[in-house]
Amino acid sequence: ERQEARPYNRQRLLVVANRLPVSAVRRGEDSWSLEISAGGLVSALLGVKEFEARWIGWAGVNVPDEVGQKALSKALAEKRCIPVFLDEEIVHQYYNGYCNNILWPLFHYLGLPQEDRLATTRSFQSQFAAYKKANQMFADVVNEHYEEGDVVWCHDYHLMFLPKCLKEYNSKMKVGWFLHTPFPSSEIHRTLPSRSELLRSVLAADLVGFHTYDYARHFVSACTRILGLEGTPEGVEDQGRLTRVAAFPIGIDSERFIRALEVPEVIQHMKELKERFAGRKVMLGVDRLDMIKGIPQKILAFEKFLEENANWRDKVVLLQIAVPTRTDVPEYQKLTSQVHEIVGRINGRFGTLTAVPIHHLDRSLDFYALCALYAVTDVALVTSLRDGMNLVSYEFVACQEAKKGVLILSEVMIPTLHLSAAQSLGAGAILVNPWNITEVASSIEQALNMPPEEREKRHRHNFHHVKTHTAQEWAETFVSELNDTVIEAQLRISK
Ligand code: ADQ
Repeated sequence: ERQEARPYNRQRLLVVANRLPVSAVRRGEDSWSLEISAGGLVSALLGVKEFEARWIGWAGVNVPDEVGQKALSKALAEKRCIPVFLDEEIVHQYYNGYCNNILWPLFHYLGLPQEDRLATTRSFQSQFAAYKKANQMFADVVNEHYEEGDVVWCHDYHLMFLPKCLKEYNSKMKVGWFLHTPFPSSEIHRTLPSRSELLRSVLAADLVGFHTYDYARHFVSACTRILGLEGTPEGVEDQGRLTRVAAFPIGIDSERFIRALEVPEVIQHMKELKERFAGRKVMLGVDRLDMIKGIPQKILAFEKFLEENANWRDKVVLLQIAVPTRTDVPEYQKLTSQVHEIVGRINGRFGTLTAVPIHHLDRSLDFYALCALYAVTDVALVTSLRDGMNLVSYEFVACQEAKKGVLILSEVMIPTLHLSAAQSLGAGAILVNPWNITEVASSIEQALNMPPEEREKRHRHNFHHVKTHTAQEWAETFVSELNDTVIEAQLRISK
């Protein structure tokens, strides 16, 4: 509703991401119901006042018939969304294959899929071909809807080929690309068979953004080492044309979380949770059920803590909320069973007739339930093995003004530990190496025993950081910097 209230003559921003921010359910031959799924990106752009955003992306459903496609496009138009229709084969090869089975693990330092290495190598070419084809389909839709003066913002590893496709259509188009995952060390990137083509495609953009300075540096190193181009403090230069490369750390719409805590439904949820876990400290994990989130390692660390601290066994509970994701990929199915097995074993070992130490839920929570949970938590455990940024840590802090709980945070999001901790959540959190289960276990003990003055001090730092590094500011900074890149500098587009 905030968007409706704004003046009309704002610059148009075409946001291109693999998925549209809506879930679409088919109700009949030509009828669809839609629900906006408010992720970080949606809230970020809703908060930006200068732009009128349009979304371009895949709706997450296969719509083979023209009647259905027309009806869906019409319904989506009301939400300012424009669909890209991908058939099942493309989705399988591009999305499940190249994006999720190759780029995702590689960018998070998990290497190429272990069990399937040879099969992956064999299917690599066809998956990369599908990836390029899908990116071209996105480009076709962008090009069809582009108007002069629009800014095009491409998102994430799914669309690394898009900037090049767009510039081939129109070299004057202002194109930015932002990566939500880490960009790995150039030593990792160079193992990718399509390494050069991907780098060159991304370099076709005017502005390339990452969450941290280190990811930006890795990208520039990959361009210098693999492509032999020149890295400058501004970005990467190729025969007189500069692609600006910079860090734009994302944040959250903190006010949305703070306001939610005053909603009666949230207050009611909080009351119920407090009653349910009275007399016990609440520890919380909220993650997509993905190997990068380090859920098994986190739970094993909690087990170690219980092992070593018998006095805490009936005084603490770990709530692990893990929303299933990419459920048709075998490695994710295996992870689910692994987590269930570990949780079952620990609950069998330390549970009593009336209470278990771990509540594990395989599902998504609605926004109000999530806020209530964040607010009643004493210690949050965000222990990703690798993560682009991680918004859960921000959301937890935003909901902790009353409680001033402790954040245990994986140090992988704080790349240059001794330098950047003060400009991140690093200074307020207890930083841990998520692979070191003994260290995580002792940080749990430290967090549970932390004196109130120290909790207050750490929370003050974190809360200030979350309030001043918002999603809106992130989006505004990126787009205004993109606007500033000089179009005339785009002399050559490498083909
Ligand atoms: P994600 O890997 O999805 O994002 P994260 O940044 O933690 O990771 O964001 C997850 C979002 O999903 C949060 O807003 C959280 O509230 C929500 N969520 C997670 N589990 C949930 C559950 N069980 N129920 C309800 N909501 C749940 C990618 C990158 C990150 C990067 C973001 C943004 O992997 O590193 O920070 O994009 O750039």
